[in-house]
Amino acid sequence: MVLIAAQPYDYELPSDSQKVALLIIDMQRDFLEPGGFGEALHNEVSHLSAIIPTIKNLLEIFRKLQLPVFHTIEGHQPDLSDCPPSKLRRGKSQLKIGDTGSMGRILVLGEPGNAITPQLQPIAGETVISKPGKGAFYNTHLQLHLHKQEITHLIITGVTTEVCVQTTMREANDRGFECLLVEDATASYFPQFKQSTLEMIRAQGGIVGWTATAANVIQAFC
Ligand code: TIU
Repeated sequence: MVLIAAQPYDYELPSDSQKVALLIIDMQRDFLEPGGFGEALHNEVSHLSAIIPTIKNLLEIFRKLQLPVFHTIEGHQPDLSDCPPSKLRRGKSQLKIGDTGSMGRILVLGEPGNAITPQLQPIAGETVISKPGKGAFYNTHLQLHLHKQEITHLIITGVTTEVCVQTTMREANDRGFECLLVEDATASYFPQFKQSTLEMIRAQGGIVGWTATAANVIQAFC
């Protein structure tokens, strides 16, 4: 039995490691760099990039072991037909979804700013899920892919902890996936929100799932 030292207690990996996927949520320039959606919402974006090397380490291990990897991208069709008016209106920012900023149209699929950050670019064989919402299961084929590959366990990373990461982890938990959030491979514009999210996820005996450090996850796989 392989265990990851985690909170609130050890996380047990399935005996068939192909049932474990690495899920990398929204590591896009739109959230990590000036000129994108994150900055348009008045956030200080610079410190999110600190988690890139940690996610890269996990990604390299999954690649080396040929385990499944999923990337998500938050973005909308160029005609914004998949963006609810409520999301468009939200934020009262000068640059709205679909407006042109320094990295192209804000939060629009295919624009330079909407791309995954260069260090974490997907490679052949990895699944990329474009999503219109905060949760990666809403209006996507993620569940279909996971079921088809018989994946039961998700090692979750990405940004932002309390928005797309937490929403996705809750959606996954309700669908029966055993979820572990990697503490130092997720980040928020608000450090206190990240901390609260980690605590609420693992409270009540792991009501949403587990959290663990990347070092502990890596140790279990190596
Ligand atoms: N604004 C914010 O914190 N996050 C998002 O809008 N999307 C994601 O978390 N990916």
